[in-house]
Formats: sequence, C-alpha cells, structure tokens
Amino acid sequence: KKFNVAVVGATGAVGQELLKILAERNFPVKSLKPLATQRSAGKQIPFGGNTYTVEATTAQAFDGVDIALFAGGSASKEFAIEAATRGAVVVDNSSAFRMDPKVPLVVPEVNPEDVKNHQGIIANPNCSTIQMVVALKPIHDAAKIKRVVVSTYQAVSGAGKEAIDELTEQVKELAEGKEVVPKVFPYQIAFNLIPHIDVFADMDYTKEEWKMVNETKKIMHDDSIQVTATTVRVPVYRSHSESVNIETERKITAEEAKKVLASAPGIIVLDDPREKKYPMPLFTSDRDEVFVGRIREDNSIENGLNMWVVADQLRKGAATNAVQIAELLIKYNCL
Ligand code: 2RA
Repeated sequence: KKFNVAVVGATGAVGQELLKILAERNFPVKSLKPLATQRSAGKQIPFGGNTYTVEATTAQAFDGVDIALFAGGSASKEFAIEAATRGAVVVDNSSAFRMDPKVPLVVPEVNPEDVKNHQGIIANPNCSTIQMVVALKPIHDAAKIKRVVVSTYQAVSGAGKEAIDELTEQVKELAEGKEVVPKVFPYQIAFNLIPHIDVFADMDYTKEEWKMVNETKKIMHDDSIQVTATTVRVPVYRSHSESVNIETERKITAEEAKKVLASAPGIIVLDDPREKKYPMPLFTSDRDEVFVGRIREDNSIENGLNMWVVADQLRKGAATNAVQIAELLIKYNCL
C-alpha cells in the first residue's frame, strides 16, 4: 500500500532532510505534497524521480493526505490539528504538542508501542532528548536510572538553515578581519560557545533544558528519573554531542554498560580511548545511529556512569526519527 505524504516546511533544513530520508528509506509514497510558506510556493522539488511544486500551506492542502510530516516551527501550531481533522496522521517535529497527554512522544528504539495510542498527532521529541534517551534506555533496563546530569554541545543546524549559513559567514568574515554582526544567535557563534538555547524560563533554566527534563520522563514512562541539563550552542554544523552522567539503582560496571549499549538498537559504541576511538561530529554527521563512547564508571559515587553521546541532529535528531515513526504507523496498522 502507498500513502499520500505531505512534508510541511519542505524547504527548511529539517524539511529537506525529511525528503532525503523518505527517498533513502524507500518510504511507500504514492504522492508527495511539499508545503511551505507563500514565499517558497512555486519552487520545484525533485523527489523519487519526479518533480513536485512547493505549495503554500493552507487547511485545504491537507485534503486527501494520509501522513503529514511537520518539520517544526510555527506551521505546527497553525495547521497540525487542521491536518489531523482532515484525516491525516501528523508526525510533528515542533515542541507544540510534546507534553500533551493525548499525544504520544516517540523514539522508536525506546517506546515504539506508544504510536498505537495516537489520536491523530504524534510528536517527535527534541533532538537533544532523542539521542540521549536512545543511550539511556539499555542502561535503564539493566540497572534502573535514578538521576541524569547532562551537558550538551549543540550544532548550529538545530537553529535551521540560516544558522548553518551564519556560522559559515562568520568564519569567513573573521578570516578577512571583518566585524561580525550576529543575527540568529545572541552573540558571535564562530569560535565561541553560547550557554543559551531557546528562552530562559523557571529557575533560570532555558526551555531547551526543561525539554530534556520533561520529555525524558514521558518517553521512558518513568517520572522518578531525575534529570538536570545545561544546553550549549557550539560552532559545529550538524551533530549534537552530550556529556551524560548517570546514577543507577543497581551497580553496573563500564564493561557491562558497553555490552548492553553495543547490543541495543540504534547505537554504535565507539570506545577505545587509547586508540583515540571516540565519537566526534567529524564522523557522525550524515549517519542515523547514536554513537556512544568514553564509557567509564563515575569515580565520585557508588553507582555512577559517564558517557559521551554524539548523533546527527538533522537525521536521528529530527528527520530519521520522524520517518521511523511513520514506518511504525504502517507496521502497527494505525494510519
Ligand atoms: C536546537 N534542539 O538545537 C533545538 C531545536 N532543534 O536549536
């Protein structure tokens, strides 16, 4: 069976990746409807050997659509419910519905069965949460996680195409001795680190940090897991990196952790530090796996573990995870 698929936000960084992943994974697309803002309407999009014209996103555009993949941003708030009302199953990459109890929040390697409870909309978690819970899941199953302390090193791609271009521009301008004028970020991002992603909220945490706290509990179905996060923007193009410290109920050694991680779905363990083998954005971009390395016991507490988790933000962090959710909809026959 093939499906009528709409990609909302088709011309942005995540939208472009969604189209690429749909084609790469041979998703059963009967017809494709690339949607974007009026400004992008008319652009030609090659897909699966055909060319499609980008249309402006309107309510009527969702008539006859079976699956609507929303790349994120304001279109989700404006059209996701409308699309579902018109019969499409929505996979939404924005944060609009993630904490809605009626909306499953899904990482296929962690809680695939949750897609069965959808009522028209399924939410794709935040990119920094996705890669972390893929790595947490096998440890949680083996030793029950009590607490997570995570610091992130997030690529500029998380802030979209303009942000990717801004990094390139600033490096060039600085090389030419020019002054840089930050546009997407609050400060120059080239050769800098900015501890500020999204807006500041309760307890002076950013919304990005609260997303990691709250989404983790929902995806893992365990409110007892305590999470604290510091999220930082770094001058890297595509992959997010995370330093993850875990405290578990039961003792798990570094060797046991490496074993359970290596046999878990969606994970590649790259961990031979003496041979300089550890995950880095240099090698993880354009890949779908979550790479884990620097696995070692925490020297400061009884049942603690450190690990370094790196993954491509546009792929596993957004587009691949969304298409994998759409594949689950077909597998579980809940379209
Ligand atoms: C970021 N996680 O990295 C946020 C949204 N993609 O900017």
